[in-house]
Amino acid sequence: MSGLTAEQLDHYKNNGYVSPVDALSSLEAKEIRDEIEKIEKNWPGALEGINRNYVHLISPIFNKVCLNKNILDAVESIIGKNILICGTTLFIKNPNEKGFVSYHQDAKYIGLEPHNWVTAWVAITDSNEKNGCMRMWSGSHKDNLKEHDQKFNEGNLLTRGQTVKNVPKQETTPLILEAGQMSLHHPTVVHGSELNRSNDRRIGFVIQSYIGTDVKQVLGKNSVQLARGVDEFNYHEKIGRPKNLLDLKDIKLKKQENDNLQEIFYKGSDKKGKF
Ligand SMILES: O=C(O)CCC(=O)C(=O)O
Repeated sequence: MSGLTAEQLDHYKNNGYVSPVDALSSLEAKEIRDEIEKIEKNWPGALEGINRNYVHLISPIFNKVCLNKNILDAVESIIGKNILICGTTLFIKNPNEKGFVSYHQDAKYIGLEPHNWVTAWVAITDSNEKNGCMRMWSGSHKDNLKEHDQKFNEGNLLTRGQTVKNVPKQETTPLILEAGQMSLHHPTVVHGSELNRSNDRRIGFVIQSYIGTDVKQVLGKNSVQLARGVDEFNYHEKIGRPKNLLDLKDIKLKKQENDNLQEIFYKGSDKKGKF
């Protein structure tokens, strides 16, 4: 196993993220972009809104990314050798759209305890300040969970528009990635992203998250795939891998996982206020 260097791991522990880390070749990243654009062309709506979740359940190409050795080696350095894939999503910002991501902590609403998990943000296109790359509030993961407003605001790519107040935006660090590179971030680091002001799409395929086998879902239920090692805890139902693109039984499974996820996201939500 190669994994993160001691320096990269130190950076992760001190700042709550590490970036850039080499994951895919630029050719592999292009293959994934082509897969996205093929699905969008042939099955309109199949990758809109919440349908961007769990694409690894309906596409063998995406499933293969979740099992990529470079990614898993780096993830293993952080959460240990027994690794489950809990979910994935696509964060796509098209040019001329108003998409942004408010500053938030993933652990606030996802129900995964303890925090032995990590999110891998894999750049399918280059990601930079012009096209609205992710930005991290370094060190904010050390302060545990913060109060979030839920804003449900237009253009916000987050379900509840969950927003941490008073983030010092000028002090946040942009995570500049070339297509094929990734960043890894901690469950409690505060992060967000601005608009895409470029002429091309900005696409991230996000494994959210890789969880240790000791992690429970305390707000609902998730099904998982075993990525590496053994599951000595068996807290979650195991699901299979897709063999073909958009097989009907896989579409059904994806919908079921999405329904479970929406229940988790909206738990305790009255569609307004703080949480
Ligand atoms: O893609 C983005 O801009 C934000 C992604 C994000 O919030 C996440 O991966 O947790």
